[in-house]
Amino acid sequence: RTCSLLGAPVQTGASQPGCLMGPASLRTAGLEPTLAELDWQVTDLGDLSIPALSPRGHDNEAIHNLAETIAWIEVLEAAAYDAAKGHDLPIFMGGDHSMSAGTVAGMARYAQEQGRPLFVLWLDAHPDLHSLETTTSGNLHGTPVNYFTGQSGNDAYPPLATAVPVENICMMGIRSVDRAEHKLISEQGIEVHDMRAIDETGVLAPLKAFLAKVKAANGLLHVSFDVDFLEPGIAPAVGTTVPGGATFREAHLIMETLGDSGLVRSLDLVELNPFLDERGRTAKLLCDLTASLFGRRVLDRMTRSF
Ligand code: DIR
Ligand code: MN
Ligand code: MN
Ligand code: MN
Repeated sequence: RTCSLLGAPVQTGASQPGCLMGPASLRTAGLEPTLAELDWQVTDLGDLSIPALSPRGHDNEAIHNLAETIAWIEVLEAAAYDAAKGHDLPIFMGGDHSMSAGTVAGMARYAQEQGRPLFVLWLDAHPDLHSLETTTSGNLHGTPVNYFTGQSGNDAYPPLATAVPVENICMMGIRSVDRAEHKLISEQGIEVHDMRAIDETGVLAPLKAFLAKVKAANGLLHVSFDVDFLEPGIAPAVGTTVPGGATFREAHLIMETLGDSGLVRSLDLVELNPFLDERGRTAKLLCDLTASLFGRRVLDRMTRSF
């Protein structure tokens, strides 16, 4: 099985600088040897870049760095599509979450060409459902899900080849939702398991139900992992920490269950801000969680639920 690492040093979508160093931090933490040890053939494709750009205005004057975000979406859409063609499980190393507008769009185009639907598991404190018209912070890492589901209000973003239907999305870990996002979730019935739901049911029941849906549809699964999905105490290196996140055990259980399913086709690791880290502990935790998805187990199990 083959895996590729693709760095996207994007920080123009976040509220503070630092995500630029995310890919370097994941490499320093040993992502490549960790996966090679699990019998994956790993290719590091290096980092993507965009040219210097002149600023681009928008009616919504709150927006920051629109020109850069558009350029990153274009570059990442094409790169994700190519990575999916070349490798069994590409990892897109961020970079802030605005990059997932590009990676998911590219994966959706790839999936459509294969005649299969794309599903997205969104692990995040935030639903990132703002359009360019509704964002009030103007930080465009709050907009990727709105974009790749083909909602209105994103005319300034690149045209989308293949939208992901909202029915194909499952969000877990959500605990910070803005008004416009809340409206969209309730109007469109988007599957959101907020932290209260996870407290009530645990992570496994909703995850297994979603994986069964992906399998029944012969779908490809993209996992988008925002560092702020995790409890800040175990993962401090993110600019938008929110108390009450997923625990160490919940996160590993999710990643091991995803690995067991064999359904994951691509992975984003986003919002890692090494400037805020404590001696690389968040980067190392992300490597270990990725290892769980890629098959690292304490013991081999005789029975599998999938
Ligand atoms: C907030 C925070 N909803 C915003 N968003 C994110 O600025 O739109 N933080 N994605 O990680
Ligand atoms: Mn996010
Ligand atoms: Mn977030
Ligand atoms: Mn701002």
